[in-house]
Amino acid sequence: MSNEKIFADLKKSIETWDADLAEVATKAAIEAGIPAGEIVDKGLAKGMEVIGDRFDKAEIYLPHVLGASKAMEKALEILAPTLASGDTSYRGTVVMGTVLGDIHEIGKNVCCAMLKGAGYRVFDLGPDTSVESFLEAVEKEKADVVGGSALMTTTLMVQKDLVDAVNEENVPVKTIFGGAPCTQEWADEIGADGYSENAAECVQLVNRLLGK
Ligand code: B12
Repeated sequence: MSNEKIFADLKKSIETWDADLAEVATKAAIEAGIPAGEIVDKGLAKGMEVIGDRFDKAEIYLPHVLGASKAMEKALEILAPTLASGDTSYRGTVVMGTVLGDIHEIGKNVCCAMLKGAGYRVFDLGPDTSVESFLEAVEKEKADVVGGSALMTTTLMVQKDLVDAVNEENVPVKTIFGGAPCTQEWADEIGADGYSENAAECVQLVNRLLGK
């Protein structure tokens, strides 16, 4: 099977909330030697973009988005060992979570898996994480970097709350942010240390911030 066909199937599996196709296409992609980051960015995430657009236009509804998420989760479950099987020499500790009030976690999970693959110790606090929980985990795990994902315009502000709390308490940790509505401009505006558009760049960003 050609890589084009595999990418098309990966995209289609999410677009049509077809978990079985997601499983078959992800296995085919791994077998074809396609890097895990590309399987996500050039295949699965493209399907999720279509879902987002169609949901926006009210062509589909929440149960469909949920179905697409389930197909995505199936694919990520199969991909997890591949995503996490990179350079495993220890590079640093990262605390990650999705900010308070926000339950979206697919993108954050991909970032966590790729950071693990790059040799980072990653503590994933899950979705709907309060600023206090982020700070507690940073202190407990002596984290070098803390990352907050936000997928809604309404929860972006919590990223600022996290930067403010880190500054107020003088916590020696780098702050990084991402998620669809987050931008480099926003990260600069709130005084964050970094932003990345996708998971592969998230690894490069953390490497850069820690001088690795
Ligand atoms: C899937 C999805 C869901 C799923 C989530 C399942 C799950 N387990 O995560 C479900 C169905 C549960 C859901 C629920 C809701 N959703 Co929704 N959802 C989406 C959708 C379609 C895709 C998100 C996704 O998974 N993308 C795929 C991943 C791979 O991409 P990503 O998240 O962007 O992550 C990448 C980068 O951003 C970056 N990144 C991500 N996080 C981080 C963190 C750091 C530190 C860094 C450096 C990088 C980084 O790297 C990732 C990997 O490459 C988006 C549409 C969109 N445009 O995003 C809407 C969307 C985010 N949802 C939306 C809404 C409104 C909701 C609901 C409120 C709906 C409702 N009426 O109940 C609820 C949310 C309730 C809540 N309190 O959170 C809106 C938000 C609008 C807004 N206000 O801004 C969107 C934009 C849809 C829309 N067009 O209206 N949703």
